[in-house]
Amino acid sequence: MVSFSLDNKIALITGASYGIGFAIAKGFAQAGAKIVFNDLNQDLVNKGIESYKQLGIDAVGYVCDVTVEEQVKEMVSKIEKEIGDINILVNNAGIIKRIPMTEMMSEDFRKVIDVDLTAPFIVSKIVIPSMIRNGGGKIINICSMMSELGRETVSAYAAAKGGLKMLTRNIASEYGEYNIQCNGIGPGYIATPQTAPLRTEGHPFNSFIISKTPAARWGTPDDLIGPAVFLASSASDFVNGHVLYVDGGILAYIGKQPK
Ligand code: NAP
Ligand code: GCO
Repeated sequence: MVSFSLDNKIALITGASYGIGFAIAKGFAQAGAKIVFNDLNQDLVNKGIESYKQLGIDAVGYVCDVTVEEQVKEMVSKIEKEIGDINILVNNAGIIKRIPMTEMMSEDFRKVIDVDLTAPFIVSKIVIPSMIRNGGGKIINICSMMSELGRETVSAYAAAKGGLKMLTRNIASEYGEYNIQCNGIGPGYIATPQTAPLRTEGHPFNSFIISKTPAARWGTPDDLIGPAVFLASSASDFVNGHVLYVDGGILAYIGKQPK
C-alpha cells in the first residue's frame, strides 16, 4: 500500500518561519509529522511559532545560522535530546543577491554560496549519522530553475543552486545504501518575499515570467506541498538523486510565441 503518511516522523525544515519552508512544514504537519524549524533570530522564530500555532501546528523553533557548523551541531543535538532523531531534513534556507557579476563583490558571491550550498552540506552531514543509525531517512534540497538555467545578475545563486543539484546527487550516491533518499525540489517562480522585488506593479519581469510559464501564473508556496510530502514519504523510497521541478512547465517551454 503506497503511503504518503508522515506519522511519527520528525521533520527539520531550515529557514521555515515563512515562505516556501513554512508551506512545506505546514504540509508535513498535515501528513502527520512533528515540525522542527530554525531561523536566524529569536524574533523570526517567535513569529514562525505563532504562525504555525494559528494553523494548529505545535512547531518547535530554534535560532541557528545554518552556515555556522557549531550552531548547527548544537541545534541538531538539542533536537535529538528534546524532540528525537530527525527523520526528514529539508534544506530550505536560502538567499539571493541580484547583482551583475562584474559588479559583484567576492564577499557577496561567497555569502550566497555559503547559505545556499555550504549550509545544506553542513546540515546534511550532521543529520546523516542518526539517519544511518535509525535505518534510513529523507533529505530534500530546495534547488531552483537556476539549477538548470542562468540569467542576468544571479551568477552566485545559479552557481550555488547548480552545485546543490550535484550535492543532492552525491548524497544519494554516497548514502543510498543506508536507505537514505536525497532528492531535490526545483521550484519555478514562486510568490514569496524572496521574489517580491520582481513582482512589484509594472515590473517587466512579472510579464516576462508569465510568458515563460505554460501555467501562465506565478507559483504559490502551497504548490510545493504535494511534491514535498511525496519526497518525504515512503511513497518515494526508490526515488533517489532526483530533482523534481515544480515550475508550471517553465523548463519545458520556449516561451509564449508573439501574436
Ligand atoms: P525567503 O522568503 O527569502 O525565505 C528564506 C528563509 O531562509 C528566511 O526565513 C530566511 O531568514 C532564512 N535564512 C536565510 N539565511 C539563513 C541562514 N544563514 N540561516 C538560517 N536561515 C536563513 O525565501 P523563499 O522564497 O521562501 O525560498 C526558500 C528556498 O526556496 C530558498 O532556498 C530559495 O532559494 C528557494 N527557491 C525560491 C524560489 C522562489 O521563487 N521564491 C524558487 C526556487 C527556489 P531571514 O528572513 O532572516 O532572511
Ligand atoms: C530570480 C528569482 C529566481 C527564483 C527561483 C527560480 O531572481 O531569478 O529569485 O532565482 O528565486 O530560484 O527557481
